[in-house]
Amino acid sequence: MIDIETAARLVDDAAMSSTAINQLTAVDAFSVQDAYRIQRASIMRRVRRGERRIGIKLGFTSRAKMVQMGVDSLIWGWLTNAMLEDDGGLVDVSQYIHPRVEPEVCFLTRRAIDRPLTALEAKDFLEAVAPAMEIIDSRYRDFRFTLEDVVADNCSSAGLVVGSWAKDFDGLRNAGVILRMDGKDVQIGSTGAILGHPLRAVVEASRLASSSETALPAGSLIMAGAATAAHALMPGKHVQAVVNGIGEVEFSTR
Ligand code: OOG
Ligand code: MG
Repeated sequence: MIDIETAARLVDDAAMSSTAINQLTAVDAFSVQDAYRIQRASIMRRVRRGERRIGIKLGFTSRAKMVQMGVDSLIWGWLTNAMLEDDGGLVDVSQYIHPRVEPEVCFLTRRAIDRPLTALEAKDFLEAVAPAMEIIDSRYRDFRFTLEDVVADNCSSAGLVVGSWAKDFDGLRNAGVILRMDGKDVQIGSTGAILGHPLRAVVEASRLASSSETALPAGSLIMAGAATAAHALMPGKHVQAVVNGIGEVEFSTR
């Protein structure tokens, strides 16, 4: 039987020391439910160090991501203030193990979400939407994992960059998404790839959070999940994501 606290310490130490570890499931199989217990225990370690939870992220909401990683279940993890990087800022990639970047959209909630929402209600609970990028960094060797491993590892969450907020959710249905590296398009997709419509990510986030008795306060971020596959992130790059009609967001690496 896996020990929740021991496993949480393993993924947390790996993140803090930028050192890859073996998959937890290689030693002992465990349930998805236990994986979420490990995730929560690892986040509590961050909270005890002074980090603040600022929202949640969904993973594997697009087929491109499921195919790239070989996992086909919707997952969710926590975002903290320590993960937030500035739009237009400089990100030091030496804090990561083998980082990747992916284009996303990020929602800001206007009301507390403490129950599963319907698709019709979702917009009423939102303040704004922004183009965003997520930096993911699996703590597992070779960026390979099972569903249970990636959930235990807080869904590879490592960093996020959020662009300017917009109030218009109508343009989100099928907006073109481009990830650019040094001016070259490296991933192209559509927001329609995110569960058919990114607002469905809010519905799923409300369902997943409620099923684990977690309420999201007003002012929380919800990252909807990448519209395209993720791209390897190296030092000395300029990275930009464009979501047509919504805006763009960028950062550089060192
Ligand atoms: C897991 C995280 C998936 C997304 O946007 O689909 C994710 C991973 O790919 O390592 O963040
Ligand atoms: Mg993501």
